[in-house]
Amino acid sequence: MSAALHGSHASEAVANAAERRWAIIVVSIIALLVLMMVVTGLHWAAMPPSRVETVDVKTVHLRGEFVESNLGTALEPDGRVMVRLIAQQYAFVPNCLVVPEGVPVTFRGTATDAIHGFVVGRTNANAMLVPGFVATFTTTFPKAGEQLMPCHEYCGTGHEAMWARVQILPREEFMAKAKRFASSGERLSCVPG
Ligand SMILES: [Cu+2]
Repeated sequence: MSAALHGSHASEAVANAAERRWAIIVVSIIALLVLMMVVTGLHWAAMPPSRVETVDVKTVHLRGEFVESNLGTALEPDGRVMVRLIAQQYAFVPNCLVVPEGVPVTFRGTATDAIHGFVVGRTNANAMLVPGFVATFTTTFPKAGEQLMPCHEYCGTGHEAMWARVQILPREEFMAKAKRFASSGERLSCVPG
C-alpha cells in the first residue's frame, strides 16, 4: 500500500516536471515571437519604405533633376516618357501636364514644404509627395482627354485650390510635340505661356 502511494507520488512529480518544462518552452516560444514582432515593427517604423529615394529640400530648386527648367514632360533618349513635378503650397509645378495616350509614363515628384499628394482624374495615377523624398511610379493613360489633378493631402488653408490639369494627347500628336520640344532642350507642359 505504502509502496503504491509512494509510486503515485513519484509519477505525479515526474508529470509536474514535464508539464513545467513544456510550459517554459511554450512561453519562451511565445515570448520570442512577440519580441520578433516588436523588434521588426520598431525597425520598420523607423525606416522609410523600400525603394526609397531622397532629395535635399534645401537645394531642390537649385540643382539636380527638380530645377524649374527640368520640370514637365521629357522624352528620354531611350524613348521613355518622364514627368517631373514639384508640389508646394499651393500649386503644382508645372500646373498643366502633357502625357501621351497608351504609352507608359513615369512620374517623379517631390514636395518642398508640406506633404502633398495628387491623383489624376479617375485613373490609378496617385501618389503622396513628401518633402525630402522622391515619389515615383509608372502608369499608362488609356484614353485621350483632359483630367483634373487635385492635391489630395490636406496641406494648409489653400489646399482646396491646389490642383493641376493633365492633357492626355493621342500618341502621334504627343510624339510630334515632344520631339519639337526635345530638340530645343525644353520640357513639355501646357502651362499657358
Ligand atoms: Cu497640397
